[in-house]
Amino acid sequence: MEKTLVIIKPSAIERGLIGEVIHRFERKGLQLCGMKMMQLSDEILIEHYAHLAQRTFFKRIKDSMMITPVIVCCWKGLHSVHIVRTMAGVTNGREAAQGTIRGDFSVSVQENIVHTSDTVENAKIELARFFNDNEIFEFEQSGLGFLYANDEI
Ligand code: IDP
Ligand code: MG
Repeated sequence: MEKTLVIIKPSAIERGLIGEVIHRFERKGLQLCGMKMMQLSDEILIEHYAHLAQRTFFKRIKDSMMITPVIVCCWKGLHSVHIVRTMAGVTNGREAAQGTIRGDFSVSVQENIVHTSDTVENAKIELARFFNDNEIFEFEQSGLGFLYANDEI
């Protein structure tokens, strides 16, 4: 099964949306297999947002990610990368569909509540960036038979 990274950003922490975000993924049927609060550093953000390094707002987004600690989560499930990304909605909260996390809770491009991995390959790289091996828990939910049919897993 796939694993993917979610970062609950300072925009969610400050607005009391931690439980709301976790609740949505949990109710969907994804399995939480790692979670911790951490203060991000300039170094880790330079790596994490390397694809935006040339953009004029690069420093601003790094700064906004360090205003409070964040919560990093690892969610597991069949096609969890795609599911989580779809549930987050598009980057711009003003354009994100209603019913998505960004569509429901954000009116901003930058202050958009969550980070979600965009591909399976990047999810692996990002999980290794934010978690040590012993912080990801490999256990099987007993209710798996109520989440998936036998031939799906
Ligand atoms: P994503 O989070 O939807 O994958 P990316 O393009 O990877 O979007 O950008 C990472 C983060 O950088 C976004 O979530 C957002 O917080 C911020 N960001 C992206 N584009 C802009 C912009 O044009 N202005 C301000 N912030 C931006
Ligand atoms: Mg991205």
